[in-house]
Amino acid sequence: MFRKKNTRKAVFILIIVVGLLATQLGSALAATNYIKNGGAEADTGLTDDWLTWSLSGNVTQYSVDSSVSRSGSRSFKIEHGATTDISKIHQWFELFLPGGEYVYSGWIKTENISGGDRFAHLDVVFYDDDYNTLGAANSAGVPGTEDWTYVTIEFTVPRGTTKIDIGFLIDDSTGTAWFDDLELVEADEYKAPSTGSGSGSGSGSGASPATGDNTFALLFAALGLTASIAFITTLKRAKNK
Ligand SMILES: [Ca+2]
Repeated sequence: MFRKKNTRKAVFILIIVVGLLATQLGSALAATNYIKNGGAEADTGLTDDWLTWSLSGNVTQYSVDSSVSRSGSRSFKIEHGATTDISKIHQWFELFLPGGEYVYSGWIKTENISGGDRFAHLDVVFYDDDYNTLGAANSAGVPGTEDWTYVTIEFTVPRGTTKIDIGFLIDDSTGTAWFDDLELVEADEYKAPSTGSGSGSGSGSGASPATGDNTFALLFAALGLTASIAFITTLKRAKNK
């Protein structure tokens, strides 16, 4: 009698633990993309979600291009005419804790990017409350004329950071570049795209690099829910006995 009760108790606890773990795992697998409108698909592209900035306001044109895209139907386009300037599209973030680890990624397509040695790339700049620069990081630069190329920046938020500027740019080079599917996720949620071929598996909003991740997340969440329901049912049955 007592042994039976104890066994039942152990099974209940086991089911709870498995249920909780499965639910946690399910939510962990669905990475949150902190970038707003990373796929350029929303109409607020260069008015609300992203800002434009040029070092000296030189011959630069920024646009949302509805004839070129890696996924969905649009991408961001920068046409840059001076090798001594920077033309950048960017977003500000204020929610990240120092010490946090993140991965910023995106796709870049280029046409005649030349001059300088920085080309088209992604960047991250860290500031304190008074806008003093605390550090910066760049992705690899894409030169010349290249089809969609995947680039990343892995970074740890430096101590004292209260603002982070996240952007993509043409830096000291002339030419044209398109940017699409920008993502900013926590490092432990990051997954590289399964293929580099630009098959368009990412959603238009840039929510997830691969649809397979969501399937797994749903599976684990369902497993967690099933385990929880099984536990409650068993508990009710045990009470009624
Ligand atoms: Ca797009």
